Amino acid sequence: LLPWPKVDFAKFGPVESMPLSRIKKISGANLSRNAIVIPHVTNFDEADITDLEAFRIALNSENEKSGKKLTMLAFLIKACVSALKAFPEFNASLDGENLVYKRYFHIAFAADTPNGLVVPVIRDADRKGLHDIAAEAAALAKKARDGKLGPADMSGGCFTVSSLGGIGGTGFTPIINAPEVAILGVTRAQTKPVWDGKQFVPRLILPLCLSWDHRVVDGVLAARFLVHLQRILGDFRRISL
Ligand code: CAO
Repeated sequence: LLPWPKVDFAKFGPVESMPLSRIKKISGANLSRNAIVIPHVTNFDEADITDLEAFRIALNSENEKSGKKLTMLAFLIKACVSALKAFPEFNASLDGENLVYKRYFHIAFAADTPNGLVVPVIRDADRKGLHDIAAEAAALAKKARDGKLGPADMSGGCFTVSSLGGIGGTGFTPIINAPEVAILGVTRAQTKPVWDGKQFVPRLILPLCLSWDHRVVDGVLAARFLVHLQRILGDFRRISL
């Protein structure tokens, strides 16, 4: 690689130099390695979450008094577990010339903090209910913002979900969290006109972006993985099939 350009920016205008946070130094080094070493490809798809969002809102109003809140992230994590079970190559890691298949389902999620991005892990997400996953994600996100996550909170992940849904965007190409094989990026759901065969109807559409390691999986498998997610998110009863 060429050396980083050395420029005296002060020659061009006023500047201020600030040290990078500890988190940014660590995550920056990891992200650079992952971006360079892994042959990334990103597939895009959309899921119709009209019914799922209505279900989530209904459950949240039922539980208003207890304060138990279901987040879209919890549904996404459960849907990803289902897709990882259906496509085990995504629940694996490269180890030299071997592919290590994991028989556990620890799902990481990107959490934004004032000092940078961290990726806490929800262990055994296959064995936890939606309320437990939502509560654990909220507790881990708070711990992250308070700068209190320890290495144990951030290790052992199989697959990562990066949700920008609370903020915006129509799509992005997330960098894989090595040694995982893939990462799901999610942006903001929007109501769009969808043709039902007779007329356009308003449906809530969630953009999905799956970055994957081309050394391990291919475009066909990635497209199938996204179709699986799309089906589960489109009709969450399918999770029990
Ligand atoms: N579409 C539309 N709205 C969405 C949505 C989606 N996909 N996902 C969440 N929302 C809405 C929710 O309905 C909620 O609104 P209300 O408060 O009115 O109910 C609001 O956004 C916040 O949602 P939430 O409390 O469920 O939080 P979240 O799941 O959006 O985010 C967390 C949690 C930890 C993922 C988030 O705080 C975060 O850190 N996101 C950034 C991740 C990141 O940095 N990714 C980039 C990595 S690459 O640099």
